[in-house]
Amino acid sequence: MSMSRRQFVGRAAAGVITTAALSASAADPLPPSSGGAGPLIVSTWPFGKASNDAALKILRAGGSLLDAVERGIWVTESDVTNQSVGLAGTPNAAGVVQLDACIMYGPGHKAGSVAALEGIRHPISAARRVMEKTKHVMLVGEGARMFALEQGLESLPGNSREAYDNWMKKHPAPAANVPPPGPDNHDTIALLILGADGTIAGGCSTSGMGNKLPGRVGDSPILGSGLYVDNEVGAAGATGVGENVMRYCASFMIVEFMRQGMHPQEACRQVIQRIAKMDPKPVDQLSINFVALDKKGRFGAAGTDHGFKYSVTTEAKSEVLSNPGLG
Ligand code: SD4
Repeated sequence: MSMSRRQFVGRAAAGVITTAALSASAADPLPPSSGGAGPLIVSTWPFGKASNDAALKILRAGGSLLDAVERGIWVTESDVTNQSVGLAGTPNAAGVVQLDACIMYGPGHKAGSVAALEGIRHPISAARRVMEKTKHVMLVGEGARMFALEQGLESLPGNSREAYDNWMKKHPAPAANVPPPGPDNHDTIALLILGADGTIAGGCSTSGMGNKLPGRVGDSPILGSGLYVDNEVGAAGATGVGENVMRYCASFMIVEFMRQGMHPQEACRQVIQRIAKMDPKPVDQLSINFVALDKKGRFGAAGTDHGFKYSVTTEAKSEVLSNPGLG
């Protein structure tokens, strides 16, 4: 993250970072560690802050890490102004909103995922139920929807096409002329939490790329692509053009780079550089953005979209930080 000396000292004065972190970080532009006291929550985009704040509230009230991930993401899934997450998201080319989500829990390396899910208000809850109530990891399409309904998850009333159309009338999203994915047209939430006891969990939820082909699945519900959690190392999550993330298992790669000792921000940058080397597209057309945190309470992000920002929340502070660029 590029942080001016003044911003940096300002943060130190506000008590966000410890003296040790200050001296370690004054010489380099990486974000300071959260200091290790209390939870650290990192998510994509400025709207992630409201989800982070909700997640912190759950933790403060004694909720579990998974409750915090799930309920935090609920906030974004319920936000009808968000055109890339939840039922108010941008429809696919057939005019239907298909949702993707996944959740991971460090201990036991547990995971659940749903893709191309229709009509369910909180796909993150469906993903959690897949993890907790089935022997599977991923359910898709109608099977995922039937499972979510069986589990009693909130759905569009009636689950009919008419109900869907009525919902869409009340929550209009631009079905036509959707711009190609870019800083103004993608808003996936990936939310990572390092608990006070060092446990790590994360979740990711999206309606995916606007105007996608019906049945298209992006990176967001794919473990290792849109999200990856390793309880020994850290976690990473993605937002952007899924096709440019999932071909490279990008979140997994970020975690593996952190395993080798890389700072989360540096790991995000290195993965972008690695993808840029392999991908024939110019780097500024990749539209890939990542957030990461590690077991030590360090965090960071990097993205090819200049407008990409991310949200970081601790007991001391909740804030939106700028895309630090590619270094
Ligand atoms: C996808 N990665 O479906 C998602 C879209 C996204 O911010 O991240 N939007 O490709």
